[in-house]
Amino acid sequence: KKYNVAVVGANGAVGEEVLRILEEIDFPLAKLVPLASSRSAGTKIDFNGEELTILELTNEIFEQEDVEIAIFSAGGSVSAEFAPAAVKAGAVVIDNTSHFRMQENVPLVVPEVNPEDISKWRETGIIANPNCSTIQMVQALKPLDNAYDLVRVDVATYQATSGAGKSAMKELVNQMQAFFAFKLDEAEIKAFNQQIALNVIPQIDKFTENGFTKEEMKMVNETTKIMHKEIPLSATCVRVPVLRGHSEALTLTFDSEVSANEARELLSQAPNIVVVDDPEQELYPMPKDCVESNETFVGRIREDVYAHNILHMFVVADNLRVGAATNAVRIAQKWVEMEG
Ligand code: 11C
Repeated sequence: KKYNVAVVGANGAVGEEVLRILEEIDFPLAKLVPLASSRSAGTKIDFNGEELTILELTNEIFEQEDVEIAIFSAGGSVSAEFAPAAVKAGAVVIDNTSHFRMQENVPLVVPEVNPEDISKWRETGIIANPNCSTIQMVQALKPLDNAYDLVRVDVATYQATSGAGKSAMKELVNQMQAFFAFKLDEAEIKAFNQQIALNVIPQIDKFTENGFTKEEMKMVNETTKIMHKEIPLSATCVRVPVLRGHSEALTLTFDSEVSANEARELLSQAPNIVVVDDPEQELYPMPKDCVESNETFVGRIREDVYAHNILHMFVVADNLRVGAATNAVRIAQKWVEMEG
């Protein structure tokens, strides 16, 4: 069987990657339906060498186009407004936004970690895609938790501007151009609340009452839901002047003694993980090397200097792919395999 797939936010940073991945893989696609707001409707896009026109997102469009799988990545409020119409039209919704993630009856899925949760989709018709910084982290956590029983995670992130969309990427480029024209102080600051060029910003999203930001609390709450286990976790999420690719420094505490060599071996056999870890050759993962890759790269794996049950490592992935589009398409593939 082949499926009619709608991509909501087809010309956004994540939507465009969803289209590229659907072109690259062997997906049972009958028809692609690119959707966006009235502002972008009518825009021509290229898909598999064919010219397609972006259609306007309305409540009726899902039924009109006989959509069976709808991938939403146009922001939380768009999902809140239009996902119910897609479900009503009989589609399974795979939602990239934070809107439904923590709703109890909505499965939150990373196919390499908790694919079994997909079967819960019937309760609401919706499967949520986690936050980008959570996805790449849990892919690395899972094989180590299986082996050593993870009891605590401390993470600091270095997140690319594309996490905040195309306009945020442009803001970094504009500020860099302004810097070289000796006009950085005149450059627009809009996508972020501080200058991002030549800076790092230890704030992603708004602050919550406990002093952590929403982005940091997403890492706490989503990890518990995906891993089916309350793992004490502290996160410090930082925006860095990188266009694409989130990096994370992880400190992992286990219930038992750990060995860096064994962890390296376990990770290199884990699904979707590539170990790049050779200090002698000065090899480690970096965002510039992960762009347009569907894999998560892990390196700098080392034992703690003081405690035998603590490991440190560095995890890098393309946030638009692994952290969003690839995960969404893989959920769709798994859904087809399990439920379609
Ligand atoms: C960022 N992680 O890097 C955010 C973007 O909950 O889907 C994704 C927000 C989300 O800015």
